[in-house]
Formats: sequence, structure tokens, C-alpha cells
Amino acid sequence: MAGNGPGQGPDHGDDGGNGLGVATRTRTRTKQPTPYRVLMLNDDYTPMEFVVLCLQRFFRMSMDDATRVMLHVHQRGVGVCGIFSYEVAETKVAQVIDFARANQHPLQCTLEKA
Ligand code: TYC
Repeated sequence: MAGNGPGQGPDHGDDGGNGLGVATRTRTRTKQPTPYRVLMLNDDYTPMEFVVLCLQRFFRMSMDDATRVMLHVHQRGVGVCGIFSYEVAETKVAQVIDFARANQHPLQCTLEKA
């Protein structure tokens, strides 16, 4: 009976005929990254203008959208800045926290699975 060793599988032309091919076939279906929400948290000390600046700078919001989101966070305690892949969400959280710390503001930002 034929085994499953070298030379037994279908020929994908990637092994120079020695039966020891490298897996070169590419997947045709794309996998969407798991989405993550970036959340801005309220506090009593960070100036409203600074929060608006963060939303404009790191989330590319217009002045109107940034003001709306900032006021929502101020009134409700938490608000969504955007939805991203894990890597992008993590980067944006770090950028906001670093920028806030550099300016001596306690502003906090976090992420959660969307
Ligand atoms: N509550 C802050 C103040 O009254 C403003 C603020 C809004 C702070 C949103 C953080 O994520 C925040 N100065």
C-alpha cells in the first residue's frame, strides 16, 4: 500500500521534484482581525480642551466630533474613541496615556473587545 511519505502527495511544483516541498500555498479566504474598542475615561482634573486635543490628534476627529465625545465622557464617565485591530487599539491607548503623562494629566484610556 502506498504511504504518505515524500513524493506521495499532490505536486505543487515547489520541491524541485524531491518530494520535500515547503508549504507555499496561500490561503484565499481573509480573516478579519478581532475588533477592539478604545475607551476614554472621565476624571476630575484633565482639562476638557486637552481631551479634545487628544481625540483630534490620535483619533483624527474633527473639533465637533471630539467635543461631542469629550462631553459624553464628562457626563457619562466613559466613551468610545473608535474601533481598531488589537495592535492599533493598543498603540492609541499608549499614545494617549503617554501624552497625558507628559503633560501631567491623569487622563486614562483603555481597550476592550468590541
Ligand atoms: N471631567 C473633566 C473636567 O471637568 C473633563 C474630562 C472629560 C476629563 C473627559 C477626562 O476623558 C475625559 N475638567
